[in-house]
Amino acid sequence: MARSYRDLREFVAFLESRGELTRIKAAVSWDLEISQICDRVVKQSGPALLFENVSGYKTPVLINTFGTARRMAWALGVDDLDELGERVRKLLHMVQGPPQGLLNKLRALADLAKMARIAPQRVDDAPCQEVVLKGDEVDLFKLPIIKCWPQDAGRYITLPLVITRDPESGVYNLGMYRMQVFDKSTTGMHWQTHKVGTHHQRLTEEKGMERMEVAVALGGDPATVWTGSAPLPPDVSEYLVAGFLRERPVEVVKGVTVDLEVPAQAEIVLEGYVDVKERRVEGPFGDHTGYYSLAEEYPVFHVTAVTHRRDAIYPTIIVGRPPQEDYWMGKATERLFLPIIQMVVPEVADMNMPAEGVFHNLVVVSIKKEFPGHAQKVAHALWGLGLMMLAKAIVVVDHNVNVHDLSEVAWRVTNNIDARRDVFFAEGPVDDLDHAGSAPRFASKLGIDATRKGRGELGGREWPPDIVMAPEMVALVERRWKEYGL
Ligand SMILES: Cc1cc2nc3c(=O)[nH]c(=O)nc-3n(C[C@H](O)[C@H](O)[C@H](O)COP(=O)(O)O)c2cc1C
Ligand SMILES: [Mn+2]
Repeated sequence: MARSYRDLREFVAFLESRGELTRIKAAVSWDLEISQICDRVVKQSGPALLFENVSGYKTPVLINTFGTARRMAWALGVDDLDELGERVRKLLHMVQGPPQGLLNKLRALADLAKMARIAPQRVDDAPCQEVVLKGDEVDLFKLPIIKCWPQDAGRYITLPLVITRDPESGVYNLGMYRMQVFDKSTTGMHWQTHKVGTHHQRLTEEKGMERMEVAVALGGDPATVWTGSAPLPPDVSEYLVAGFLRERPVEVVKGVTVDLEVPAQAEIVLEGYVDVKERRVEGPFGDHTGYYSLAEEYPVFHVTAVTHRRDAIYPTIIVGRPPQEDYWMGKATERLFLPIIQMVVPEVADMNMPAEGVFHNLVVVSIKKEFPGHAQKVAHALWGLGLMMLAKAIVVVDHNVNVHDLSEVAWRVTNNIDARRDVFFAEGPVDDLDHAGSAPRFASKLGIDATRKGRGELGGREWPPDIVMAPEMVALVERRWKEYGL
């Protein structure tokens, strides 16, 4: 049974009981100070931080919630991020083909019954609506929204669950897109070109509608919060995936001014709309690339109501030069999506998206190579998969290489390539945040085939073996180690 939490405060209590959360009583400013403290703490793998005394505010600020592998795993109900892949692998196995034998079939049935209980559950009475503020009562400056970096254009809501609905199918999407506060009731809506929020906006516009309803949840149970950052296919609702992770449904409630279901256990909910044609300059913002993303036009979110718990906690995050807290959110994605990628590209053994690559800049993948060009085949397959389309560099190594050991990867890659033969290029979409391409959103990509080569690829030569000591000698030396006096 996966561990799950009813809401954010239950997770806060859990972290505190494990000594993984520190309450800060000293007065701190929302203006860069929380950010600087968090930057130091996250880089020391320190605890989650609950700032209880933000100058000018009663609402406490929670940050660095997901800032280590362990806390990220706990948030998703497991002790180790690799368990996530196992759970997904089991699920896929169940869906792909009924296992043999009566006992297994019964097990699959029981599992499917459990699955049926992962759909979101509608409730009428929700903690997130204890206080309702509408119209003129809306004032975003009453929330302790932080400014993250000196050249940021303002204060940003950085850990939002932006809730929209496909106007055709009605499928919900939760996406994590930062929001710059423009004034009391307006923010930017930084959903980028390739994201599902943008897709919904396009569909809304195609239908000839001028507005789309949008709700933004802050807080909620940590698994649901994380799903906002997961690159799920557009037709898969984050609510379902959160239900699967939690092994219990996400409770949702209808908004007070919008016809959207929002997480009932959220701390704070902003309700409003986006005019499909409206754009406004957003940024600069100190981004997860480690650079500022420069000012650009993005859609605008108009807030028509704010609802919140009586004693709400304001959750936030900073991004910046890696590693930051969001690195661990991405790690969870990498582990959870590995079995899904393997379903389509089964020769993939493992993959690593290191912090230095800020998710999409660098993907190291290991494969069981069977033929010349296999690495190229895999790289192009990955470039065709969901948000993997944004990967700028894909390095392919053999299945016996530990992709998580960047030192080994560098050693293998530089040994194993003939640059002209093994370095290859492709072109395709790149992230809105990419600042190096010769044009926005479209650029060339790099592939490196660092796999072992066959005779045919080596002008008839043999590939040399790895140097490995005879196991008997390793055992003997191990046995006699004390005798050597070393
Ligand atoms: C802390 C954090 C901030 C993010 N900010 C943005 C953002 O401002 N705009 C954006 O398009 N994606 C942002 N992302 C990445 C998206 O959340 C991610 O691509 C996710 O897949 C989006 O959901 P969607 O696939 O349903 O569109 C952010 C991720 C994290 C973890
Ligand atoms: Mn999505």
